[in-house]
Amino acid sequence: MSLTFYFAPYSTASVTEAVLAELDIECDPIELAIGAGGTRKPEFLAINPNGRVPTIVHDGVAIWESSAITMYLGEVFGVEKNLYPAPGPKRGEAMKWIVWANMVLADAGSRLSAQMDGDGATQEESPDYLSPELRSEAAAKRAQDDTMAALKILDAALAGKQFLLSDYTLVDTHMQGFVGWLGMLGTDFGEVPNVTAWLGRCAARPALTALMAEQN
Ligand SMILES: N[C@@H](CCC(=O)N[C@@H](CS)C(=O)NCC(=O)O)C(=O)O
Repeated sequence: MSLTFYFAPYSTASVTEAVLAELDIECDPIELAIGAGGTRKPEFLAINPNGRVPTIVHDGVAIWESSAITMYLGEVFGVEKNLYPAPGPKRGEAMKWIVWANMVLADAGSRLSAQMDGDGATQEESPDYLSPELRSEAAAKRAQDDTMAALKILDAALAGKQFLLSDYTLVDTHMQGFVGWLGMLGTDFGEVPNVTAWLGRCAARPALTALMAEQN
């Protein structure tokens, strides 16, 4: 078995890094420097023409999009480790939340992040860069409102539950990566107490604690 993991620190690849840590899978990590054009090199674009991380190559097959990667790794390695549901309605529920994390929650977060002053990245360095003249108070407010609306959906889903599918699964691993990022963007979790408590339970997972200790 060969598994190569293309990543960049402090990027969406952190979600996949957490999934790999939970699954305790050996992989060959390859770090790419986003600002320095690492994701634009022809050899990487041949693997992922979108020029984005995370990307994995499993036994010669390239898989990109963090949601697809989590679902794929869950299906292949997670079922026997009780970290991903077997095929059936529970599997559907897992897929629903993983896709929602990217399409709704992270979409709102990305729009919010694009409205903020970046880290000095230029248009050439990041396709997500929004030049100041394209930013507006209205767009920032909309992104903030959409982020909070999504967090409230998550909060309601977590009411009376320890984890999204009751027992801890890779759905939580995936989701906490994006919610943690929203926290780093300065999102106030005051109105979503179930999310705050769940984040704490996720952070107490040994694999995630070890990963965080490694990164700090
Ligand atoms: N929808 C993609 C988003 C991945 C993405 O946007 N990755 C960014 C880092 S957070 C990236 O690789 N950017 C490379 C670049 O800007 O050159 C996913 O979920 O995997």
